[in-house]
Amino acid sequence: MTEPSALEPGGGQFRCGYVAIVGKPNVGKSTLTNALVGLRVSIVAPRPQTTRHRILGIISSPTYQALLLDTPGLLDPKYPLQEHMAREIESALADADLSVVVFDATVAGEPDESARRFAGRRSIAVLNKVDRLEDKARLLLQTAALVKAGYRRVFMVSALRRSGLDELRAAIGEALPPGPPLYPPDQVADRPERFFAAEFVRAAVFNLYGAEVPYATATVCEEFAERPGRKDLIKVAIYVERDSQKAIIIGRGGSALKRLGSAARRDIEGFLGRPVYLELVVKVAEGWRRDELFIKQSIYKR
Ligand SMILES: Nc1nc2c(ncn2[C@@H]2O[C@H](COP(=O)(O)OP(=O)(O)OP(=O)(O)O)[C@@H](O)[C@H]2O)c(=O)[nH]1
Ligand SMILES: [Mg+2]
Repeated sequence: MTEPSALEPGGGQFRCGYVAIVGKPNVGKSTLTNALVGLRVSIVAPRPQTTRHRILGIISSPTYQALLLDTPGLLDPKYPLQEHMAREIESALADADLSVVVFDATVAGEPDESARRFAGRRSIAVLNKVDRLEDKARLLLQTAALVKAGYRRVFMVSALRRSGLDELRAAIGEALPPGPPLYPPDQVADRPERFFAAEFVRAAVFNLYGAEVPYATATVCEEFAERPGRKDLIKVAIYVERDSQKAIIIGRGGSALKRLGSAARRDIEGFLGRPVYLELVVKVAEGWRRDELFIKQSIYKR
């Protein structure tokens, strides 16, 4: 008899594996990861280069477990922070049993040359944001171009409207190698709660401030204390690169920081499912995006 743990009730083999979600900045990789998992494990913003870390989101079904690695958008690294982001992509690809390569269906010229790089037996192409496309004939041309580039399977989805996802999920499940699940079925991510606390503050910065500020911002959870009989205390430091940015984050009389804190706290509480006390402190770490040591010790330490 075969080990029953590797079997689904129907007798087929259970499948489990890593799936790298890759693609250019802003195509909707994180939105797709969240939609597939069914929970907000990766932050989303209308601007490119939002994701900085590879994030693991977990889909568990009776027949398979897919470990989705959301990655930063592909870019040519120009400074140390971007080099770290590029390394997160490489490590996700190296770990992956399968790649889901995401394209923005609304961008003219997609898919382009870079589409070829990921094509092959172990990749699935996804044309995302089809809800925004008036010209459906264009989708057929894009699909044909992806097939020509070497993708055997192409899916048209709207991660935002959650359409086309059941078919994509099933295709991911079928493409995984046989193996027992690696995480308990109710676990949706592999990061600690303090990581999400810092990420939700960073997401709120993306949503509330313009121009350069979000890109010059790093968030670090300095304290996460469970207090019996009281709300959890979460302390997040917001690092910016200059005094002028600190002044913008804080705003006149602290009004902007207050708004930021309320928005982030709402998101953290929604994610954790319990009320928390969120304390924010704004610090200046001059030119941190080029500071290898700061990046290693504060942002990419796990
Ligand atoms: N209309 C529409 N918008 C979408 C869809 N998927 C994502 N978006 C939007 O596209 C923007 C970028 O989404 P993200 O999920 O952050 O994109 P990303 O590829 O993870 O971006 P980076 O992490 O910066 O590389 C956000 O404003 C999303 O709301 C979709 O299916 N339809
Ligand atoms: Mg992202």
